[in-house]
Amino acid sequence: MPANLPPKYHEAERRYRETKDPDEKIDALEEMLAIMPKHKGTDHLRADLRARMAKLTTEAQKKGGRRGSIYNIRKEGAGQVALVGLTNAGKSSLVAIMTHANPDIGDWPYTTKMPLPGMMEYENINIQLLDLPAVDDHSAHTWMPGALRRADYLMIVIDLGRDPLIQMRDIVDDLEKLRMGTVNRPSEWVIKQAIIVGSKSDHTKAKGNYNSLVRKYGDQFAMVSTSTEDMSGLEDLRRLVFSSLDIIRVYTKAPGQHAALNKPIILSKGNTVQDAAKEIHKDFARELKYTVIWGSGKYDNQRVKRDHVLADGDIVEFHI
Ligand SMILES: Nc1nc2c(ncn2[C@@H]2O[C@H](COP(=O)(O)OP(=O)(O)O)[C@@H](O)[C@H]2O)c(=O)[nH]1
Ligand SMILES: [Mg+2]
Repeated sequence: MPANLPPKYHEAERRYRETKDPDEKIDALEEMLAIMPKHKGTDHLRADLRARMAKLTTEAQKKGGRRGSIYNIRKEGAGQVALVGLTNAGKSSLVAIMTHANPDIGDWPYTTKMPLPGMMEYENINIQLLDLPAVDDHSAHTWMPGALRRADYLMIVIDLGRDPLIQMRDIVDDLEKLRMGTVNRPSEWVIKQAIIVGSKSDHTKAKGNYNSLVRKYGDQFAMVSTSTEDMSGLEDLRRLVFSSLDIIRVYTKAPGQHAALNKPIILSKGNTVQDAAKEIHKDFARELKYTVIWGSGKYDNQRVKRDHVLADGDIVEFHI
């Protein structure tokens, strides 16, 4: 065992040993891996942890469900965005109005107890929103870090009817306690990116509160204000969620036919023609002779090489 592992590592290891639940074991292993410094002295241990993780994952899958836990929500759609905030911030109301999900909404504290996914439509794709309990809900502290770590992006929800800076400070503290770093305070743990949503913009104090939020955090976070009462800002929020995920939609077409514009391939920004071909089939990419694209090329109907970087909305026609 390499010396000098930080105390948090031993804490996670203890959780690993003490729990029988495979998902909690996997979460603990994930954390141990994230904490462990990467150098030659830890190569062996890291390989060992990964092997244990793979074994546990297979076992959990066999038992039914992915990893077999109600707390581990399977990712669906083009990306998963988890909602983070204090109790009564309006997280569940946002998920209810932006998706077809039906979360519990209430005026009393800690209404939400379980992770609840909902699909948000954005133009021709779906993005998964994950409603979560309040970030300071102690009854969720065993599984919440795993859920936050697995999400592609966080949506920090700040109630504009209350002091926004105190809320932000509390949320950042809570994320630290859950061993999650945020972009404004990178920690040695996992660094997650986030957008900020100022909710309840219909509140009389909302404007001033939103302004202080922008003044303090506008440089670090993309932000939007919304209200599920008067429905303002919701389209902006959809667009912001999409743009924060850094994904592009690419359409394929066969020669002489129209592109299927309702069925995009989802790629990451910076991906190339070669990456798009691989999404269809890995052999396909190898056999590719040339590709014609419409969109980001200088001219429509242009022949491009495999390393051509694609843009959102491009149509590609592969020739093999
Ligand atoms: N005025 C106003 N109230 C809201 C808005 N969104 C949510 N609420 C209320 O705030 C309370 C908490 O909402 P909920 O979505 O359960 O918050 P959560 O604990 O963050 O999930 C409920 O009483 C909601 O009706 C909004 O945009 N405007
Ligand atoms: Mg809720």
